[in-house]
Amino acid sequence: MEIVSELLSGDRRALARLISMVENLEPGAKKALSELYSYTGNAHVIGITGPPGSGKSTVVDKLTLELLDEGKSVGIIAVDPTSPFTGGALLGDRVRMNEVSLDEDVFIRSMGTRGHLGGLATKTRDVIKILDAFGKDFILVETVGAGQSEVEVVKAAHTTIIVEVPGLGDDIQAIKAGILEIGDIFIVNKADRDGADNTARELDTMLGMNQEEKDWEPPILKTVAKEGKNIDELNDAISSHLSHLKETGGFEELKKKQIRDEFLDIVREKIYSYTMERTAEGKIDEIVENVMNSEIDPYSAAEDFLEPLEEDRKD
Ligand SMILES: Nc1nc2c(ncn2[C@@H]2O[C@H](COP(=O)(O)OP(=O)(O)OP(=O)(O)O)[C@@H](O)[C@H]2O)c(=O)[nH]1
Ligand SMILES: [Mg+2]
Repeated sequence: MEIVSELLSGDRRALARLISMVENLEPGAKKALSELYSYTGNAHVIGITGPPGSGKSTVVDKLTLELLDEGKSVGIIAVDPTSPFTGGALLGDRVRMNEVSLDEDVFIRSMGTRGHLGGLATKTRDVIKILDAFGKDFILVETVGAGQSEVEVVKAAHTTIIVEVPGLGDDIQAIKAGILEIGDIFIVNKADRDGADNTARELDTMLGMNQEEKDWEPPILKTVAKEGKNIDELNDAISSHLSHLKETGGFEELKKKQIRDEFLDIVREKIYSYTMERTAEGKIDEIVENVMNSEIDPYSAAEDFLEPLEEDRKD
């Protein structure tokens, strides 16, 4: 496809255009993704998540400056599951990244849910691939919160950074909600505020309680992102995590797991849309009615419903 060769030759307009095609599920998007897939796998993907206002975008901005200093090129994806529209409420993230947004070697894209949560992770994964094939060395994915969708989004990352702020308070529950498991690096940002040491200690205790023997001990760093303090330490921790993954075979394991997850998600979505297309509107209402009238049970109804697929498979 022409747009794919333009992308591979470094054309930023083709980059923006292809991302929109994927976001809007435009015809040709899947074909383009298939064509560029073999050009992916070079970028280091970093997920950054944490409570609203904890300083994620500021960390992304300062970390990007560090990476640019090393001559690296950076792609940034700001995912905000709460924003039903692309771009609107997400401006907040962009504003925080104003120092880097004009740099030639930086490309920033904001993504919202457009009213539905499902598929955000898949789209984010697709946009990561486009930025990877475009030649970005690092792809930073910022997502707010600690819910399931955020966990889904950062599952596409090689290194996941959890940003916390002093005074964990009711965040403890949020942390227990599985975020401890996915963190490779923990940051206590806003360390210029009181209580940062205490928060770092609490995190350390919880990690100590939570972690079964793991060969990577997630570091807990204190940063003042607003002033760019300790972002160099964060940058070092990120590269040590990547070398650790590569040296221990963890990188291959992670890639295999991510390919498996993605493959199963694609199959799931395909079967879902396939059956929906085939069984046209009204079919499900009819089934619900039949089950309501005890004419059939939902399991047998599902068997019957999927029969066309079985038929196709036999042909
Ligand atoms: N005191 C202090 N303020 C900070 C620090 N880092 C960021 N901030 C401020 O915290 C506020 C929120 O920062 P953001 O980077 O937008 O936070 P965020 O986590 O991206 O916010 P959302 O994307 O809305 O969830 C801004 O006013 C920042 O200037 C810090 O280290 N210390
Ligand atoms: Mg932000």
